Amino acid sequence: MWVWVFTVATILAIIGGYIAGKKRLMSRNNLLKNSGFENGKEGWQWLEWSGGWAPFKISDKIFRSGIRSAYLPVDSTGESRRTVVWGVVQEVTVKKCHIDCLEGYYYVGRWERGANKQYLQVVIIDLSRKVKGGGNAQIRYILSGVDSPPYNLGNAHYVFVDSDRRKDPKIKKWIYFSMDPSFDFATQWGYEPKEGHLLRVLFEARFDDYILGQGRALADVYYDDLYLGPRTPIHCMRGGGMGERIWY
Ligand SMILES: [Ca+2]
Repeated sequence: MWVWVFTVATILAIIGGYIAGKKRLMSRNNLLKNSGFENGKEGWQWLEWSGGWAPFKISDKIFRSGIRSAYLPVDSTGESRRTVVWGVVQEVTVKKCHIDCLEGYYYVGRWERGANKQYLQVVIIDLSRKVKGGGNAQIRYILSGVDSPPYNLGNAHYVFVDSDRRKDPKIKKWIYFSMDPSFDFATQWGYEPKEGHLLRVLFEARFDDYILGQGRALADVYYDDLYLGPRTPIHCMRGGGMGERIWY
């Protein structure tokens, strides 16, 4: 009898330790703070100083984890600007490890196309690295909405992360995405952002080159459970993403 109690207690302790360890691993490795938006806007910003940006919201109606997510209410109504970006942004300092995993989930609740260039994009800008010709080195990951590079920029390379995500997004479904920034920076820019580099990471929904009078651009876009850091047994080890790598 006591042997069984002891055995069960030991097993429970091992499982408990494993789960606690996993949680520690998750929080310690993620360079992004408040990555599930459970603390509201804490740690996140939008580019208020930019003439092309609009503020984000926190949703407590649609979420993948906990009770909250980031909500990007794309709407051209009343806009005189031709390009408007809704997004959540963080600046992070690279630690002594690879950043070979950028992953998360997006959800599109509504999608009315009002512009040819209306899309979801994740961007990493290395603020510690200038490129020839000016500007900071960037990788722009197209998640959905366009099937060719929206711009031709000297300091940005585009990556289409999966062939399914090059047209209109799937509606009312959480979609997983994952990328390998270490690999993409090495391949595209010839170096990997190392310890101490300051990165700006942007999760966006936007329209560019909107033509007034052409119809409304409307979209409800959500992001949740975002991660940037090293690949671990619980990050970037599942299927999805990493499929088609088309670089521009
Ligand atoms: Ca959440």
